[in-house]
Amino acid sequence: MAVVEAMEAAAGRFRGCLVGALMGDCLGAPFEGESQTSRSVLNSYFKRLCDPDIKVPYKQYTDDTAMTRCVAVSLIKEKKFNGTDMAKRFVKEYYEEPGRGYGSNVVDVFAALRATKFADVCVPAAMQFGGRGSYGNGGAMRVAPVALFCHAATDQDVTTMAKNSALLTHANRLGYNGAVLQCLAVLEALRTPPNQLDVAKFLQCLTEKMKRVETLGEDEILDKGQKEFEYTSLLSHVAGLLDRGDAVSCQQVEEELGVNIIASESVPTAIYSFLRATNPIPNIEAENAFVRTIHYAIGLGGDTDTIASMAGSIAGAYYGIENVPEGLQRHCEGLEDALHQADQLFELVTSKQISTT
Ligand code: F2R
Ligand code: MG
Ligand code: MG
Repeated sequence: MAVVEAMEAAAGRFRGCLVGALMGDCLGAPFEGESQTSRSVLNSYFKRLCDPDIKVPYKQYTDDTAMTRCVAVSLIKEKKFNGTDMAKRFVKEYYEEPGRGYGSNVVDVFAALRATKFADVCVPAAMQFGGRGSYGNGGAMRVAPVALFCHAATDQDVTTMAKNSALLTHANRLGYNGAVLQCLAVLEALRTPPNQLDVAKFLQCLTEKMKRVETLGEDEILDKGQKEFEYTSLLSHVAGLLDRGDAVSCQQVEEELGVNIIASESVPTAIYSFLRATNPIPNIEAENAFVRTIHYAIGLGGDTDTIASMAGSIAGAYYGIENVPEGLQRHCEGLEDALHQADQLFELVTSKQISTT
């Protein structure tokens, strides 16, 4: 019985992760690009969504979910990372539904991948921005299925797969290392036993891993002004802000971590949102810590769909689907697919029919 319960709990965390990513995107999208939203406005927003008597139209998902779905389906079908298959899925998805709010430059990568018939799937991304590659957060926003797929993998294998999945569109080291950090954060949340999250240890663990990830490789070049240990240093900012507790305003988070569409100004912010929301936050009415995470992330303004989606995937992996209110789930376009993909990934991982190397 204990084994069955443990399996159910683990499956619930896979579901929580993908539904958390979806919910952050769907509920955060209406606020993308706006400045901070007051907590009272968001209290009403969440209350209204949870009211069973109120019928509201589906909250549509955006590029974040469109690409996350491609990553999930590719890993499920291929049972390993296959860059060509994943790139083909991104391109097909984009040309079928181009209006999902994609980044303004990544669409050039899709066009080049199609024009070159996927000859070398990393080349178009490497040619972006005069050969420097994109440091947008598009690699990080879609990486959650990689963390689930690599549930039992070594740090080295997780890092390699997260990086390779990002490199299809994001060749700048801030772009792909942002995806690696987001992936490691989801995995750490997934592997932390319920009610045993130690915020300091969580950050310490990510910091140690990112120090290794960010040690400059022979093939890597820093852009002018870029620091070798950018994310390692940003994680120490996250720790500093958390130490200041409720004294930290949204404005200070925006100034010190950022709320923008570039990876280094959104991935640490998502991690901060998850960790900050483990405790009650003044004027946020939600008692449920998962809901509080999404509420807090959206309230920061800026790239709300993406920051809430990344924070939601970490929170969902930790709290599990049983702590994600159904009243909110029902509003998200693509809910059934997210649940199904989470179940398929769980089945693959537990049956060990996959390759993570
Ligand atoms: N694109 C958006 N939001 C804006 C419009 C949405 C609107 N609601 C609508 O419906 O139309 N959101 C989505 O984009 C972000 C992910 O972007 P991604 O995939 O990283 O794209 P891209 O184009 O590679 O990079 C984004 C921008 O970052 C700047 N940038 C990146 N690398 C750069 C470099 N090396 N040098 C200079 N700038 C660089 C550029 O401004 C890129 O356009 C998510 O928020 C997703 O939700
Ligand atoms: Mg989006
Ligand atoms: Mg966004």
